[in-house]
Amino acid sequence: MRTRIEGGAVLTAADQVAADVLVDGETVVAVAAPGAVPFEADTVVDATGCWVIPGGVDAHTHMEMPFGGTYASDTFETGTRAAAWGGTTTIVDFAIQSRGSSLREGLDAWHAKAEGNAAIDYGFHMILSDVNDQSLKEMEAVVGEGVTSFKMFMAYPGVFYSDDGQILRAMQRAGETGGLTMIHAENGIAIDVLVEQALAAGRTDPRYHGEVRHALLEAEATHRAIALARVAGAPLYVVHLSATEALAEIANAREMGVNAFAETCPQYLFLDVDELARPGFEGAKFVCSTPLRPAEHQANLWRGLRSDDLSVVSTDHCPFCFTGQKDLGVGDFSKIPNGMPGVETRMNLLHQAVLDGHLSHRRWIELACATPARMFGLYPRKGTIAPGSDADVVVYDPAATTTHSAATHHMNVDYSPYEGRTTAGAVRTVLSRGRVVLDRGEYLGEPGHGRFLRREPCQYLR
Ligand code: DUC
Ligand code: ZN
Ligand code: ZN
Repeated sequence: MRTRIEGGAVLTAADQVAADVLVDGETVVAVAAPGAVPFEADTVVDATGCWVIPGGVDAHTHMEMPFGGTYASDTFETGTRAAAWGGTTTIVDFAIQSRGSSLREGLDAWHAKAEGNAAIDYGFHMILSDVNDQSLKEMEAVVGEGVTSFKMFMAYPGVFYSDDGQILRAMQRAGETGGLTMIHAENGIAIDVLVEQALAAGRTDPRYHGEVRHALLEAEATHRAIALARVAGAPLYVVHLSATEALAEIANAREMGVNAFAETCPQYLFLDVDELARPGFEGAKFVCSTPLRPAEHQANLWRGLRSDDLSVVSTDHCPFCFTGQKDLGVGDFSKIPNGMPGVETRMNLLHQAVLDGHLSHRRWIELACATPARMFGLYPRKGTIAPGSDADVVVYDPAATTTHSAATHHMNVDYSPYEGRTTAGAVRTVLSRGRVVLDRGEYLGEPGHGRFLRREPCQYLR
């Protein structure tokens, strides 16, 4: 099967050039001056007036994540289909080691969830919830299987939490095995004290979620994570950074030459803490951790994205339905399952950010495609359009618009955090490994097309 994508402007993190993209089978074979290379194609995709961009790489999703007595509402089948609708063709999801279980069991469980169900390609990170001699030993084999990053939580005592000693030991081991340590940086022990005090004082509404998860407790944990990584002599990637004070810690570490990286997510760029105070229980739709921050943090996050102190935008896609899931926390905000949907909306929101003057076109692709691919060992197979790359390509129409709504989105969740918002630009055609999976509003993909990606170690460290 040969495909020619013609008439568009190919936009990568490096270039912006009028060109045809020639695809043979699952692979890009040439990016050529328009019409310059005779290429008999079975399918011609017209990209006139459009950007031709690499498929999005979302390096932070939680399909079917167990949390607070329920599960994130997107499965690999529904979540990866929604990703394709939104122009994302690769996800890296978090396989979970539960307490008392091995890494092997956690990884096998995630393979079982994903295999045969994913519409686009996927990789895994491994969440360590039980750092002990056995799991530390297992890390090497896990890296050998292409799961080259490990997440630990400084938050959620009693659930996913690791203490500083466990984190240090795992960081040392990650350093030895070539793994990248990812940290959820919030001081969960201090947060739990504030939660208890808030509830005792009758402050039970969703908005108190934002108050108890103080920005300084994100900054303190970020500082501590950096110090532990320096002591371990290992690199660090801080997930879902949302606070100015935490960003300053990352900027300072990078200035000193520490291998510290960080991502933020669209919800911290486009939404603020006021959403948590919506009347009734509506604020629960916006409960995620780290929490949404006051609007004044946003300008600093945009600046961090331009200066590279923030190098990736991923989603932390972890949806819970408003009815039947978020309402577990009526009368006690601490029981609201933490997380928001986002895998379908990221590429469009970031395109809007280009038009709003926050980012350049190339930086859009760098943050959403190229850098996450490099950070997690997938480049240049993913994250760019070049001879030899997987033909994961999106034809993106900048003149169209997208209106975000639960009535029209494809994520398996009953609300949109951006309900009614219109952003400039729309995904028109999506190819995943050479196959057209979406074209002008028609879904052509299928569960099982997506394959597991064995990742290399982080490509910023060698
Ligand atoms: N934060 C969330 O909002 N959801 C899942 C886990 C996390 O760390
Ligand atoms: Zn987290
Ligand atoms: Zn997460």
